[in-house]
Amino acid sequence: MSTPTSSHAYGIGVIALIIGMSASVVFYTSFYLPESLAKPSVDEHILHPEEDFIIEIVPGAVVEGNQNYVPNKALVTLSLNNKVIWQNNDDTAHTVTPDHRSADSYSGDFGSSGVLKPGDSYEFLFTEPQDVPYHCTPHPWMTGTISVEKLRF
Ligand SMILES: [Cu+2]
Repeated sequence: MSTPTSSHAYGIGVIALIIGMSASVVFYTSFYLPESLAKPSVDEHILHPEEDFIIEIVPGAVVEGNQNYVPNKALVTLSLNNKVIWQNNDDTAHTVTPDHRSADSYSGDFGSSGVLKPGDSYEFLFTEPQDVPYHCTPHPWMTGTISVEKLRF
């Protein structure tokens, strides 16, 4: 009567295999998969561009007809200067608000949340080519465009 013992061992082996496979599936769907979906892999050079790109909200920007966002039509290049910083050097609070909802798949929604007080700045890391027209919510005559392009060799 040795067969029951070996079939018993076989049964335990099958159960262990099933548990192991279920554990792998659970790990894959609840840890690996969400992680890989949430964080698109972005080139290191794009995550750490060589330079910041500064857009100044110049003194007097609040007055209609004056210059406001300088440079007004900005072109930045991925890996070179795709981290953009809006610096409010005016003595009035302003916003950086996209004309239409705009999101970068790595950095999320674009736009300052709330106002930039005098001296405040807003920075955003663009990781994809895109054109984003934007404006100031309290002063809709203040408009600008940021264009992001791929590095060309
Ligand atoms: Cu404004």
